[in-house]
Amino acid sequence: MSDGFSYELHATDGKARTGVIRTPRGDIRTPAFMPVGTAGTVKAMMPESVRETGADILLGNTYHLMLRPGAERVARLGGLHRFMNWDRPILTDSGGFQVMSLSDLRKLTEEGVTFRSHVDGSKHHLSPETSMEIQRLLGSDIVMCFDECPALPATEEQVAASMRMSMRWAQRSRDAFGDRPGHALFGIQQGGVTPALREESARALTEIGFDGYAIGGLAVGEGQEAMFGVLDYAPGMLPVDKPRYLMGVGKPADIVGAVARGVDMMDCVLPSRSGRTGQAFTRRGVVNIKNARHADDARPLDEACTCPACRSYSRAYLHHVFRAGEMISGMLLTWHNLHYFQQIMAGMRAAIAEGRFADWQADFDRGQAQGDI
Ligand code: PRF
Ligand code: ZN
Repeated sequence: MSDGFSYELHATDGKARTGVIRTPRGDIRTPAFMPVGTAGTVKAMMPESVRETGADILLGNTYHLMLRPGAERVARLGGLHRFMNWDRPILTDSGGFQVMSLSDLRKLTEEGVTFRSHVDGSKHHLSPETSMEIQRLLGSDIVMCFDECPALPATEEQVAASMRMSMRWAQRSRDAFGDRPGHALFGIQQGGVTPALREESARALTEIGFDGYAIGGLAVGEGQEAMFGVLDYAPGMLPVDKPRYLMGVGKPADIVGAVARGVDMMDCVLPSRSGRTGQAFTRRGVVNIKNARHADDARPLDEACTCPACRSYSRAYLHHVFRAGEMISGMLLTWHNLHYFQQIMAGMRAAIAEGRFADWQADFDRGQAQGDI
């Protein structure tokens, strides 16, 4: 559909898949984890360091960038890649999800959504058409349809009505996106936790035709069991020959469980945000570096990790700089967390390719259950 953009499925193991998405800005090895660079930066990281952790693609946000510094300005300055000094692929979310979670005074209609900026209170509008235009101005490689993710709790009727509007918006997004060689447009499945609504949404999107398909409306407070319940069937409703992207997920165990169920791409603020609040993800679960037990501990966070935080610093130092509010604390823990998430992805890709994913997953589960040393 979009020349210069393609997906190759290399191997499957159970429902887990490994492959590559080819784009003019470089390959994306799948399963892929996308660090979040909301406002034109993965907070506390230089772009070359993000690349060193193993990331092939970053996520950017329509909502934040349209408000500050403005999409027109980014376009005048050469586009988002040049502006933030990241020349590899960028996927942009379409804005609706962030409007509902961050902005003030929203008015949602069939046409789109009007809202006030959480930055300065100014009034703005987003619709399928304006979202496609903003993502074009940013220079996004993978553009997301404009959708609505219904707020919970919601009745099945509300979820159905919202999903059907998102499907009409998907058609408008497709029409407004047009034909842009080398750039991809992904549809977003909605439908809550109801199989029939997920199926209706998958059919509507497949009929329109997209370069990839996202699973939206999950990780919004339903819990891991309910999310896995949907992931037991939702990926199988989407075309096998296109990438499947689970939006806004998640913790390491969520990511592994999603890949086991057929998901190819994910994004989450967790590794970067937790890095700034003193939480480290490791092979043996979560470590809170602020805990007093680390104050005299000369060992690294994880002796098997090759990231800069683990290679060159003790737990005692990481504890100290966190307690002292030093900037290097967020830098080192973010680096470690992003490195660990990318190690999980690389481990899963290799295991799927070699047909030993179940063993890899059992090993992962054992490590997480063990707890910090
Ligand atoms: N839609 C969009 N972005 C999203 C979501 C969604 O449903 C989610 C849900 N986890 C995260 N980000 N457009
Ligand atoms: Zn590390």
